[in-house]
Amino acid sequence: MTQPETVQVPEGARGDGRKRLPPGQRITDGWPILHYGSVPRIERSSWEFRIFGLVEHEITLDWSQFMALEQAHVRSDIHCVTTWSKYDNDWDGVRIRDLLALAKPLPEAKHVMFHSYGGYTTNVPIEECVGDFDLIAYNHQGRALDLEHGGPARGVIPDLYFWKSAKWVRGMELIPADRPGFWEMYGYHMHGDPWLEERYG
Ligand SMILES: Nc1nc2c(c(=O)[nH]1)N[C@H]1C(S)=C(S)[C@@H](COP(=O)(O)O)O[C@H]1N2
Ligand SMILES: [Mo]
Repeated sequence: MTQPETVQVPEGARGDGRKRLPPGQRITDGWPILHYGSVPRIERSSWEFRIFGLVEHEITLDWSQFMALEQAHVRSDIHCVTTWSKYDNDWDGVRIRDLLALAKPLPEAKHVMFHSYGGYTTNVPIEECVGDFDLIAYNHQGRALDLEHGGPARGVIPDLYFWKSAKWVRGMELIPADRPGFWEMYGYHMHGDPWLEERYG
């Protein structure tokens, strides 16, 4: 049996010579747990993922439909706005672009609002969540994501600060113009590029 290919973010992936560690960050060995509010407890058997808003087809996937999609294996780095970074995270998931392709965003759709169980939201421009490394992920280092880290499934968008990677994700809403999500309403940056230190708005 052939092993699935893992794609890894290379240093200077954008050819801009940037360092792997963004400015103002330091490496951590552990994996801090950070979120607002309590941990929603959703079973895979009752989990649903909805893509809605400015799309040709609104769709709702259950766990088995989600797992039947093409699987992606990605190694990427985490950069949290609170200054910790964590290298070499192995994620298994489904690419966000493959999920969007099922729903077919309309031309007017410009941003994605991620929605989580528990009410969390975060906003990302479409073009920044359709790369090879951008996932809805369910495994970390080969193991099912702990509930505390967002299980059953979370967003993983490694080129933006980690608050843009919604834990307990339950859907993506396609919207015509940028709109703040949860932390963005409390002053976090609308975009959140770690290499530009877009921490607060
Ligand atoms: N649903 C949800 N997702 C969330 C958050 C949250 O409060 N709720 N916090 C974000 C922030 S600020 C960070 S730093 C990361 C932390 O993920 P971790 O606990 O797995 O390290 O989750 C992000 N995703
Ligand atoms: Mo954060």
